[in-house]
Amino acid sequence: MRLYSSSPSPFGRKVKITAHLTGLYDQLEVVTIDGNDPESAQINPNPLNKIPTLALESGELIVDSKVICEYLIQASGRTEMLPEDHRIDYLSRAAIADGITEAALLMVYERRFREPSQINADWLHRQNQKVLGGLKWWTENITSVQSTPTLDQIGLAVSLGYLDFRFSGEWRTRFTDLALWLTQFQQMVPAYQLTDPQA
Ligand SMILES: N[C@@H](CCC(=O)N[C@@H](CS)C(=O)NCC(=O)O)C(=O)O
Repeated sequence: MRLYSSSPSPFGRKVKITAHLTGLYDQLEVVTIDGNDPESAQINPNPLNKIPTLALESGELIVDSKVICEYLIQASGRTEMLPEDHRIDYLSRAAIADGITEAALLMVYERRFREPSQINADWLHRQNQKVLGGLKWWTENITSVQSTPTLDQIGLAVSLGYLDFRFSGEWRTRFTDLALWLTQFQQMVPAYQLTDPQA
């Protein structure tokens, strides 16, 4: 299987952690895509030129980190990572975690792709409110970390890691319970360190 991704990509990191936990990481050939390089569209088989994207040996393309993670979980039989009896609940929780990452990513893009004079402060504020709303929700709905985390927990760890990476961990002083939770996650899930974009 070929995984198109990049080291800083939080959604790519989510897939890589899931691949480690499902025992499928060794079957992945990781192809690095540089999102800032216009040539990347030539290499990336995803018509949206987004990462992560997974290409199977059969030629089938799997697009979007949620779908790729679910594929890896199904293919490995590690269904405890997305329990069937509460599947919708877990997917919903995972979507809130991903929503934090998406909002943070949009803030990064706003600063990356616009001239300083064009940066829209209202837009940044709006995205930041989503990040804060998501973090507040998770503080109230956190679940304890197991050595094999569920997909929503992987998504949360990745979103917090992305806030550490791109926003200097400013969230930590306000969301101390989540900071403690992330420390536990780091200790119990070695794949988190293995995929650290700053390592
Ligand atoms: N919902 C998608 C989001 C993927 C996404 O936005 N990836 C970013 C990198 S982390 C990307 O490809 N950005 C380039 C672009 O949007 O053009 C997923 O979960 O895979």
